[in-house]
Amino acid sequence: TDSTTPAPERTLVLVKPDGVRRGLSGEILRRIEAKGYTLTAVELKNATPEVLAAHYAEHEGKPFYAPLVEFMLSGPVLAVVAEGQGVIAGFRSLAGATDPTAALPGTIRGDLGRDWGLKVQQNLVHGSDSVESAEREIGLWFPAL
Ligand code: RTP
Ligand code: MG
Repeated sequence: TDSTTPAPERTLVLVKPDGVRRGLSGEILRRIEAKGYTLTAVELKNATPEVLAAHYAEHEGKPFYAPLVEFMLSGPVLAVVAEGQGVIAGFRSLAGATDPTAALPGTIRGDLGRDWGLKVQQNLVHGSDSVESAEREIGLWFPAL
């Protein structure tokens, strides 16, 4: 690659345990692909306390941290690396607002909702929020990438 062709942008997406449990993995992957992003890696995994501690380090000490980690350990997650121009912001736009009750129709969280009665944490997906976070998180979930 020369200076006019920047490295392709990558993001780490997780379909959280609620999304896997509700059978929404395929629908979420479909939306990523339909937008034109490339799926570089897709793997059903069981999170570990170690990976989650690193993944959510920025939230340690917040009131929702312990329940969030417990929720993320409640079942398998689908870990995804997606690639494409602007994919980091683009996937967060596809995902919608953090709270599914506030997320707009047309977004993953807005259209597919959550496990009603449960918490904001049951919001179906995670998406990296910056290039630095994306590379750090891809290294955690896919050490070989
Ligand atoms: P994510 O990291 O999962 O893509 O979501 P996000 O950037 O929109 O949200 P963030 O602020 O990074 O929070 C990470 C996850 O923590 C849970 N959360 N619960 N008030 C609450 O109960 C609360 N706030 C955040 C959500 O699962 C959120 O996705
Ligand atoms: Mg976040």
